[in-house]
Amino acid sequence: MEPKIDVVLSPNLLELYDLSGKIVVVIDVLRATSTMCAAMSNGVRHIKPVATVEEALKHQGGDWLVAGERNGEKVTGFDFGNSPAEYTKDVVDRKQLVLTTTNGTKCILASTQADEVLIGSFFNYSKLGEYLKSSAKDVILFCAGWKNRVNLEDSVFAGYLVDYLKESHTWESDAVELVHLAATTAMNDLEAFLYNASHAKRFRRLGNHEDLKRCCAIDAYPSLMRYENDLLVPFDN
Ligand code: 3SL
Repeated sequence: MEPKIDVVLSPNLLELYDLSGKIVVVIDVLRATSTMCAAMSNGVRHIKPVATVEEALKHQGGDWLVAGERNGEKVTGFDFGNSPAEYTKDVVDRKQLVLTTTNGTKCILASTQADEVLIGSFFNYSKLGEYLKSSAKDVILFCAGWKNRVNLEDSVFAGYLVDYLKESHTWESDAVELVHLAATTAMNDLEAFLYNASHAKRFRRLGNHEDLKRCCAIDAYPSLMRYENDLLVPFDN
């Protein structure tokens, strides 16, 4: 029997899904999971996702980098915000990263019932798609959205993965159809398709005109990582 694929369009819908025995891919294209892929590709040893600013700040000192955002902006006192551009090799190599973000890190912490929790973004698209295909297990694509609302960029990336797995996995719901339809349109010009996404507009209001383009770079940081013992750790397939 073929493995199945389904999509959770927003964190508020997660309770409707049984994660046990499945692979969950947490998706927060703008920008938490993109940042994680960039940081991991540039050499961080592991990433600790935490829910609150206070918890992140407890890690200050040693070789921990404290990072993240609230409402798209770097938190006062943190070493880094949440732009993938900040996580260059010269500053993150061999370091430990603790990260708290408005939506993405919370979704990782909410997925621990799953057999395996992975991180997805356009940055690791092909490598992740190949891993999911070869593992032949049921997959749930968990879109982080924005404060429990559905968003365009996470839905579109879920659709890209659905497309990658369309020969190997059976579609479980209309949500899968929906994201696949969005992705097949977006594939003509991904950045243009996402230009009017609400979070892309939020970035422009904050003066950030680069991260949308940056986060659309398919396979730019092809790192795989899974959540184990409170940490995102790299692995290769
Ligand atoms: O919500 C999140 O987890 C972040 O990715 C939001 S932001 O892109 O950094 O604003």
